[in-house]
Amino acid sequence: MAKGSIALIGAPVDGGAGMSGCIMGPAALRVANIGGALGNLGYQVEDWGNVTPEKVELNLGGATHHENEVAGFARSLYKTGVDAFSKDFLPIFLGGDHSLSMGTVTAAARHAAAKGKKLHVLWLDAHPDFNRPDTSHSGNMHGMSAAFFCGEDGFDGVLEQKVEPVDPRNFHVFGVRSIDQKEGELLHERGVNVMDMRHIDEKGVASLIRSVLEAVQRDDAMLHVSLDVDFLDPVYAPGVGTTVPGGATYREAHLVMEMICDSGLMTSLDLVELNPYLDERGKSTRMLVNLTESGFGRRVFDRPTSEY
Ligand code: EXY
Ligand code: MN
Ligand code: MN
Ligand code: MN
Repeated sequence: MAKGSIALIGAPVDGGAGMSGCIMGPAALRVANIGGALGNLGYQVEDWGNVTPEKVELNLGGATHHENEVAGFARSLYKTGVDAFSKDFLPIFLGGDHSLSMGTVTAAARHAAAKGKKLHVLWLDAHPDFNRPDTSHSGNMHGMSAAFFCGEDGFDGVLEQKVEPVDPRNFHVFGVRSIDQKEGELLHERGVNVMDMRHIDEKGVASLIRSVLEAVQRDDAMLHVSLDVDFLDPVYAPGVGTTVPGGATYREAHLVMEMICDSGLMTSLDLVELNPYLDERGKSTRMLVNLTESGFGRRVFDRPTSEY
């Protein structure tokens, strides 16, 4: 069976994080030959290069900083993302810090709405990134991206277009172990599907991910997956500025990606927060490329899914 086309879209945004280094993320992923790896799995891969941020003048107030850089990238990612979807590519966005999802998820949501579909978002992350400018202590916009695309207030002017908000009940956060107080209250109020580490320890990866994929299937929805390097335990992926102990193991993370692949439901992917300056001999970069391969069909042994 012929496989689809993938567009690699680089987003070297850096100002949404508390420290710099994510600017080198797209380059590191290309050095690790992410395109070749997907090509070997049978996909047509086009590298669209890095997006150029638009010029923006914006002040979101509070502690928020670097909003011009973040909004500039969000606007051009939104446009490039919509273009990729309309040409039937599955876009993989190479970050860059997690603020880039302000552009990528809104592009997916716009495309879904145009097709009369819903969008679900699976957020693989140590953090839910659900702060608004008025709840954030750090002012770092990589901690706000999900609040933005779920339609929270306080982000006027980030995009020029009106955002098609993701229903917070279709926002699935998996692997979290660090939540700010007000952020946690907001997650409860909005009904976000939060699967924290205790939840994963008690129920296991497979049953929780299966329930997310079943919800996407029931809605006949599009699925955007956003993979933050800090989802993983720092032992496996030290190349990120926001490590939190107690993360997903190598095996758990691969299982998540294999199950996503088997479902055939993923329509776009972010690879974010890779900070090559903090990495150890390319370990985290390779981990991200290997996880992407699992998400697109690499298998240890070819066996029908029903046999697992
Ligand atoms: N909740 C904290 C903040 O808002 O600053 C930490 C956010 C870290 C975000 C990283 C990308 O996932
Ligand atoms: Mn400001
Ligand atoms: Mn994140
Ligand atoms: Mn994170």
